[in-house]
Amino acid sequence: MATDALLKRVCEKFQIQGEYQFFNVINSGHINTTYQVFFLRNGEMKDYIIQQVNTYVFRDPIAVMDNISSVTEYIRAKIKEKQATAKRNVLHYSKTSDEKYYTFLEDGSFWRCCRYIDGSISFEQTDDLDIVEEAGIAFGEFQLYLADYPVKDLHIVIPHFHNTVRRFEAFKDAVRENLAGRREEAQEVIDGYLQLEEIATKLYKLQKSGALPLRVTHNDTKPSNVLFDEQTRKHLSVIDLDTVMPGLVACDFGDAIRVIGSTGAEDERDLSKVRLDMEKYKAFARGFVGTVKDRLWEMEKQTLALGAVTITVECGGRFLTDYLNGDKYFRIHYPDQNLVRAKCHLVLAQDMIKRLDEMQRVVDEYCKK
Ligand code: GN1
Ligand code: MG
Repeated sequence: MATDALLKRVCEKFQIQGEYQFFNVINSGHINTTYQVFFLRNGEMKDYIIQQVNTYVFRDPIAVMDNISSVTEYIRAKIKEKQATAKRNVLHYSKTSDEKYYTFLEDGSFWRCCRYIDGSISFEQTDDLDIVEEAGIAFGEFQLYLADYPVKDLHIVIPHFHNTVRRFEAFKDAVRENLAGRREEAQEVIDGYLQLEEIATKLYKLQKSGALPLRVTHNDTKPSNVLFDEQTRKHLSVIDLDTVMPGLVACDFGDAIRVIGSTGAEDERDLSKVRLDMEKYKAFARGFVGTVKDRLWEMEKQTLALGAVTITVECGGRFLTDYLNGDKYFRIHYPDQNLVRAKCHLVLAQDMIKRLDEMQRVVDEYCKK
């Protein structure tokens, strides 16, 4: 946990002008540690987002910042072609005095700083279908902005990120090794995931066979990664660009549905509350598919719904793998949170599998419009 003194030092490195006031901890991510810091400048309060990047997860954090700075510059230029300022529509990272978008402290910790977007708000979950549709448009637009970005120039910051075949191998290793001695209590949920291996690896195998193209994808499309205008509730910007890498459109679509399309939280303990919310699914699909459809291959359109199943199983399986390994990867707020997350994702995935045809029909309809 950071102190005022530490954050002040980090802010000095990023040459933030004004008088440091205080900080808030932002608790929503599972990987990095995030703070909102406040400065008084010319009588006005200014805030910034300071993050300590998790270098256990991001082994090459400089590559992460390299991707982020190129991608944000690219999007900024695109937006400026159609409007005067992109200030509230794309993240703006601060530089150090030696022109770097990051700084290391003596203890090896890696830090970055970006401007807080004024008047913005985000949602962990929402029942407002207009906001769900807006989130779909936001991630769809992100795809469009980067449609002609050279995919090959991106660093692969986490190799095999959506390689579901490998994810299943790592899961089976974790079951076999039973490092944290938790296998027995998790046996039922382990068996549940093992039964879904075939359907969850289909998408990856299709991509490998050449049937699906790799595009620039966001790879963490949960609703909390979209900023909305506090007043109008229209989308402003997509955030959390750490995992921007070559990937499948279906993974971005599916990862969003995993969270925004569920009737429960990501770690809902009461499994009777967890299923796919078809209305939210339709709203997100309307926004996303409506925005990107003209650029997609036929096979991409046909596998969007499968993407939701794939990512729900993959992400739930990652939570379970981490639980079996002793919670080394995802931050937890209570002891069995990764197990709770895994159980919840299993129930959600099973419900999606039952309704997969209906889900795909919704996509087909929005593709035609
Ligand atoms: C992690 O920390 P956060 O919330 O940005 C994870 C994603 C998962 C997500 C599950 C680098 O993202 O892949 O989908 O948790 N990020 C990484 O909520 O592994
Ligand atoms: Mg993320």
